[in-house]
Amino acid sequence: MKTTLVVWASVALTGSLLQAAEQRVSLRLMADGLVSPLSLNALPDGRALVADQVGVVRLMKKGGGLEDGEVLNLASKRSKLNLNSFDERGLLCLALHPQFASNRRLFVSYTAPRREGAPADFDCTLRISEFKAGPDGSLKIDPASERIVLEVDKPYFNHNGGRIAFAPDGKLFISVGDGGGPKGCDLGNGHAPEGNGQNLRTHLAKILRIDVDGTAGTQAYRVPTDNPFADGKEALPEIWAYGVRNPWSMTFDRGGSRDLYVADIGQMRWEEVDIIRKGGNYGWPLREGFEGFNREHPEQAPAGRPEKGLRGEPLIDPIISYKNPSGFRKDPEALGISITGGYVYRGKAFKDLQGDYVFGDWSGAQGTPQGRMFVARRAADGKAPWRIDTVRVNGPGKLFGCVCAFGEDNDGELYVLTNGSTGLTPGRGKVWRIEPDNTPTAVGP
Ligand SMILES: [Ca+2]
Repeated sequence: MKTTLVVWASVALTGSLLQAAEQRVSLRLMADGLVSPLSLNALPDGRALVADQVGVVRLMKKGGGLEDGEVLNLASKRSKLNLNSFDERGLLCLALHPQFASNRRLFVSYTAPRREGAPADFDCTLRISEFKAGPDGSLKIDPASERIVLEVDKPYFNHNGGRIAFAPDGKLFISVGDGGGPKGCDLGNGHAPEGNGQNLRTHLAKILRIDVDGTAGTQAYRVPTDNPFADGKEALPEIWAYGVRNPWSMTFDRGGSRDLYVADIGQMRWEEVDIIRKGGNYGWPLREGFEGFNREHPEQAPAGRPEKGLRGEPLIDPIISYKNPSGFRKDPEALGISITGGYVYRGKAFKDLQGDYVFGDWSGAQGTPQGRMFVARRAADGKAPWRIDTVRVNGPGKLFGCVCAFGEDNDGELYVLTNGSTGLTPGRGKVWRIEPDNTPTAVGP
């Protein structure tokens, strides 16, 4: 008990988190033969659309298994990909319009070749587009029906963000990474001196909010009048929040106060999850996790931490944070190298996960597919940081692969999307349903 108290005292001081317990689960294989599945969206009839990074959308049956054929193929529209090796580009996410059942509208985000007018030394253009499924209930989508909604030019191939989700009020949210680069640190070509995270004249390193309803003529979207910078004077009007690095998940709690949870992939020391508030500054690159950030020596502990942004506004702490072994070598609290955000659990299968945040890490170590899963327990007083428990997979399924993304069905049950390779190797992508583990605990040695 004494040890526990000592450790918790250090938690309060540093924002570090303790692996306090284990959550046992079982995984049921729902689909395989994919490459790198990055999103799962449940249809009203219980089937689900699975978006694969290589540019293909497939249909998953309610009880598992993929239907033959493709719903949508964007292979000819996406930017080039490093097939058989690591890449962050491609088809990144899909979102169904809240009235999809009647209006058949769906949205995707993907990296396209550099658009006309983009700087010649940039890598690609992040594109959010709308497509329409057939009115007859058909889910075969013609790529030529594309309507481009929003584009953001990207200096490098990585840190795309590119997660999209509809809020409970029907507005479309888009996460955009800081632009990437070989050094990280929000530095390099296409990065503002203060970092794109703190520059309000770029869509890079932001959470955007737009309205795709009620548009007139060729207008692709409208800026909601209640956006924090809607008049465009101080900042680009689409910006809802800023100071994020590579936001890899964006999910709204389907219960509670319907908050928006964003996992933000860190540089070398801290991975984090933020609850996103209107106009909020989440710190990057002034901060990483609860700490300050040293842009010249990102592996080193910073001298201190700034409390305010360039406009005097407060920097907002994450609710969940854990150490990365790149900056904390051989530290048992270094849980992973790249956070993969998930969902606040509101399903029925797990009584003990209600209101907790289920998420993962892409891999425990660089270059190997050793994905991990965790659950962060909501603190009774609501204060950060939440406690992180390890998720142990016991049942028949095993987690052999990188954790690419999570999905949620109509009942609030969760799915984990994995890739058995760190690259885009064909056939290694799988979809698993997360279920309670009924395996008896082994007794004896
Ligand atoms: Ca932050």
